[in-house]
Amino acid sequence: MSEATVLIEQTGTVRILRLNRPAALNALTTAMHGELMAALNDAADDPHTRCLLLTGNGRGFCAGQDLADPAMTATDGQAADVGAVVLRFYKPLVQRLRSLPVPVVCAVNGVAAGAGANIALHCDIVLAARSASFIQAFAKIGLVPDAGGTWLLPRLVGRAQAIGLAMLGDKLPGADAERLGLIWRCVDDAALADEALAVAQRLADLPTRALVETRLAIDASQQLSMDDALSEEARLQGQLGRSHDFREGVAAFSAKRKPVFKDR
Ligand code: T3D
Repeated sequence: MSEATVLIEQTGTVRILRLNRPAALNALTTAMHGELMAALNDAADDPHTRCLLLTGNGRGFCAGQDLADPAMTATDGQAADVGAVVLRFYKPLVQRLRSLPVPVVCAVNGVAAGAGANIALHCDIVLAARSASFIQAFAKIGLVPDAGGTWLLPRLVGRAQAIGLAMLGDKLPGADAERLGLIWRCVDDAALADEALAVAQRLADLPTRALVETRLAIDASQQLSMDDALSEEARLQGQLGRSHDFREGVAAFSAKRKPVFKDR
């Protein structure tokens, strides 16, 4: 039997997904797309999981689409249908990641290239090892940034940096990614696993619904006027204010004790 391309671990209420094709820097094959989507759906459906941590096995995080995968290979003199690959795999993958009912931490342990970079950048909190790097590798093979890169990059770093990163495709070290505001933190290689797990555990102990609504509201705000964003915040507070976790948070504050959140 072939080895799993996504390793799944559970540490308390944190679900860890580890991309596992280290010899190819965890480049995504058709089989791996299937396993990753199944693992994300399973984490979403598991009521015990309160945070997802995504990382890679070996010296890479993910080198994007596996360029040797049959889905990418031209047949009978016909060009491969790259658009179909994007629609079949990357669009649903990014939609699934951004709609997960739990917060998502990414620990970028090595190079993140092409779609691998953008998958990492869609996560809620991204930590990178100092030796890790981000490469918008698309232009080098005659493509535009996909996996949401054209949408995500200007929102994270502004148009000037987005275009520079996408057109030149330079290797951006983890520390520069933090400086540009592309990611949350760059940490020493030896500290990455522990720091990412600590962040994931903190998030897992917080009110999950409030965190997920925060992600969705911040994303949606980019299409809203300030008036509409203020109204949307009122609507969300109306909902969350009726939750167990709100009552628990206030009660714990008053009693000077640690809250125990349980909504999902
Ligand atoms: O259908 C579609 O394409 C649509 C979707 C597109 C999304 C995309 O992600 S497009 C972009 C695809 N990714 C790339 O273009 C990146 C290609 N890889 C690289 O440029 C380099 O490997 C890296 C800069 C990421 C790392 O360089 P380096 O020198 O550290 O490692 P390496 O020696 O190049 O790679 C190590 C092994 O991984 C090597 O295999 P080998 O020779 O030891 O047997 C290499 O072939 C393999 N590998 C790396 N990236 C890929 C890959 N194999 C298949 N696909 C890859 N993307």
